[in-house]
Amino acid sequence: MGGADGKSGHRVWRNARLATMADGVAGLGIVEKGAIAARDGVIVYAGAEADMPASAGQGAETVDCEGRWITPGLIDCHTHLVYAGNRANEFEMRLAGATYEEVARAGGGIVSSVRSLRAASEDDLVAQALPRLDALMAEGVTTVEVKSGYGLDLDNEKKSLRAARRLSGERAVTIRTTCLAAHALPPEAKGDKDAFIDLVAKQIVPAVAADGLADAVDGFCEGIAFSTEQMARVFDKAKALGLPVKLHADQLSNLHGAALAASYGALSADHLEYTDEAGAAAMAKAGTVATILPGAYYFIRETKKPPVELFRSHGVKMAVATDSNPGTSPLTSLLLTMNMAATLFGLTVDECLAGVTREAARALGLLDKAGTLEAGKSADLAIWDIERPAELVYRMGFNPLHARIWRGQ
Ligand code: DI6
Ligand code: FE
Repeated sequence: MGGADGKSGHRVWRNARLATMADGVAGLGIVEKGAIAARDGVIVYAGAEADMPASAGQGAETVDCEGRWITPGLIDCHTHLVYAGNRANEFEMRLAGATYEEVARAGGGIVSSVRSLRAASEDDLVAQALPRLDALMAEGVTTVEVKSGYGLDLDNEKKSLRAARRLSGERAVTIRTTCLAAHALPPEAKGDKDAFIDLVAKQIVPAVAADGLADAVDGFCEGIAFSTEQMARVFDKAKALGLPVKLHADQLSNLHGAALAASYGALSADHLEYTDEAGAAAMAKAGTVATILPGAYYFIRETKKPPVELFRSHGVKMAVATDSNPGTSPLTSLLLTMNMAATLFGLTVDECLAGVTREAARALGLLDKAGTLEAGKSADLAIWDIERPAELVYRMGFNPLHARIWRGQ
């Protein structure tokens, strides 16, 4: 690809079928016989090839897509990609019948990932995250959100977020970072959740914000983690610093986390298996996206499904993401995640594809720059060897990606 011919900043993909995913149009925004033109990494035209203005294509390097489908580059809007080691041993213990408590007593759970991450260098964290990032990118992913949350003290949270930021220097991908210091109680907090929340709100979040290391602030609102009142203290600080918030809400029980997130105008509330109608209504009113995470539901053998019908009836937008993490969702395939969202939760093909493109962009506050094939957006494309878009959701463990384009390259 390179710029040897001097034209690489200006390209046209023609003879393609487009799923533009444009907001407000019906279904996938399909354009048969479509073309996309991009200049300097930005889409200048996306639509019918016959209607493309001559100026959009003049002098461009042209790619014949031979009738292939083009979607926006996929967006994984909820991952914990930066971690050290893995927890396959806990998986084996659970298969042998151990309960979560037994695993935790044997030194497992989130704190085992905290120990591993604290012992790892920043370089090591980058090196260990890259194969997972590569797996996502191999399926057409062009934007990935990465959370901290296994550091749980200032230095280690910063180390995680720096490692996450470095991933975008190592690969042609957009990385968005989220500070999830309020993920779990570290051992040195000795059971004092309020004191730890003080540390998060007064020290960690402000320091991370001052260093420009986080694009958003997240938390785990759950009986085994933090209460709505504790999360509110973290969110108050995030808001005061101008950082948007998101929340792991109502995953294992209904603490009304979705409603709390909505009351702070959160970009998204995530998991949501136990969210009730009032929570869905509050999210709709606030424009908070519901991020559906079927990988965690599957892996921990949850049986309560997120209230997809309530999200639909209230007009809550739904994103779909891997939740890639070592404990509850060791998943690095967004294609398989779509299949799970459809098969386990009944999302339609259109909802799944919107969930990993337009709505995932919305959940990251990036909808003005990514998530659809429209003029003015980043030229992030996935080109597929498929006959119909449903194939992207229907298959399990097969990758029909033909090419992945990030910022026009
Ligand atoms: N919800 C989850 O499912 C993960 N974190 C969270 O807030 C669990 C992360 C882990 O077990 O390592
Ligand atoms: Fe998560």
